[in-house]
Amino acid sequence: MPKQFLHSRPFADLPSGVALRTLLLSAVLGAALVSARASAQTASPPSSFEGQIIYQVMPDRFADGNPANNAAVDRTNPRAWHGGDLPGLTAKLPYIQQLGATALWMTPIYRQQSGNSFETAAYHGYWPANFQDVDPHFGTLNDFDTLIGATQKAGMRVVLDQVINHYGYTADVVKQKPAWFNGESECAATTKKDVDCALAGLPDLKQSNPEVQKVLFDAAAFWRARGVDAFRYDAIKHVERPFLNALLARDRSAGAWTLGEWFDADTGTVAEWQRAGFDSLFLFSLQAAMRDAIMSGQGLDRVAGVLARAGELPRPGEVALFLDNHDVPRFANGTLFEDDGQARTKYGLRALMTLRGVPVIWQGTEIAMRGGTDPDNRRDMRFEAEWTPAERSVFEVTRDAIAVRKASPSLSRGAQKLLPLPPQFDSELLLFTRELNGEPVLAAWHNGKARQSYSIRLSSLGLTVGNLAATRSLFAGQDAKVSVSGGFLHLSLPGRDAAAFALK
Ligand SMILES: [Ca+2]
Ligand SMILES: [Ca+2]
Repeated sequence: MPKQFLHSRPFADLPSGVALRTLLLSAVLGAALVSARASAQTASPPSSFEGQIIYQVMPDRFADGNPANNAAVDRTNPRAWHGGDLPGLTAKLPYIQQLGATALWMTPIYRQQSGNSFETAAYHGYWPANFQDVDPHFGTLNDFDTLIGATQKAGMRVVLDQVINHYGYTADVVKQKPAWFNGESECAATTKKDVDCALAGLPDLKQSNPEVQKVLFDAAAFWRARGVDAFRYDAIKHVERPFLNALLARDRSAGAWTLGEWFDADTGTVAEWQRAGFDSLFLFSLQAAMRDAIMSGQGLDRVAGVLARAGELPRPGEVALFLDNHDVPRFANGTLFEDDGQARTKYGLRALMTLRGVPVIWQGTEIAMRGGTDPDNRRDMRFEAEWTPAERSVFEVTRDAIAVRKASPSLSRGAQKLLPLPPQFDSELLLFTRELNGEPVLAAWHNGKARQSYSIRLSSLGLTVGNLAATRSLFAGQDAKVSVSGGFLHLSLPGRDAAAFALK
């Protein structure tokens, strides 16, 4: 647990004895308290993204729909603007739909600081200058409205990235409104360094200032009114807690889904923030465990270790799950060899689609794009005409895995139960069930290099199912089979892949 978290929990304003007793009580009564809390909120039920598939786009690096707005574009420089924009994104919505995603997350599209800082342009959107306008590189507010109209026509939801911690380095407001920002003296005086000191030197907003609060509340209301369904709130570790609580209350009453980014969050951190009012956080601990197991050849037992904690989550179906994003090296980059990266990305994407939560796919992961740390992980998206046959086959596997998940209520929204394995298998095998409406699906991840068969006693797995003739995986073109007979589960699994089987 990050140290700062201890200073910002919801009970921080209570006497320590009360806080401790409350925490112990919630540890004992966990589920009961959560359900009481849920029923207390029936007046404005929490919004849900369970069953959704989110596709993440960084508009500057996605598709250029209007060359007329390409000021200072230099595609040879990974730190410069590359010309992608909202009209390009609108034109590519059919591509995202063809993949099967149901929701779109855009990194920030606000008006940015005009110049570069550290020889880097604000192409990424995280250096805002005006929270209620679209940057001219991305287009206009009209272009934004056109995009929203197109998503609504397509039945897709929109998640907008919101910066609430800072302005861009050279935003005009930094000089105009010094009282809005924490300076060196505030940073020196505070015990909450993560919150009140500048993140990467960015002008740090003082959210306790009522004018700052108004700017940020108004920004959320502005974009909600334009048809945004959900917000991804950036860098929440660095934002004042009372302000966050108030912001979340407003979003909740407006029906907006909220997704917080706490870099490196584990299950405990996600659970704490779900209790505090976020619908979802990114589960970074699972991303790291999947990367290490699937890409780097470490054991699946660490993935099982993360999944074993799912019971701590008040709303496990809402947690955001991902293989990579714009802040970490590309998933496929975990191996030197391109074909290996493609094969293991297929494995990773199939595995992702078996898990309980909300899968998030970063643009290009569906073709196993490569790239190291920022900005190499933000190479320009390439579309069908530019793909190699191998990239096309990664796309086809991704599209199929998403379709299989969407067609299965159990995979989309079912309860998840981790099955205990004999110790000799727990590094190379991971088994869990997903179940809704009495229709169990078995997920089987296999980390061994080569095809392997397993026969495991049902009673040792805690699994109660009837006999089952040999049944193929739900994923197309995958040579994986399960059968049940004589009190045993029999599995035949290809090397380094994840399968899903309907158990009835
Ligand atoms: Ca453009
Ligand atoms: Ca801050």
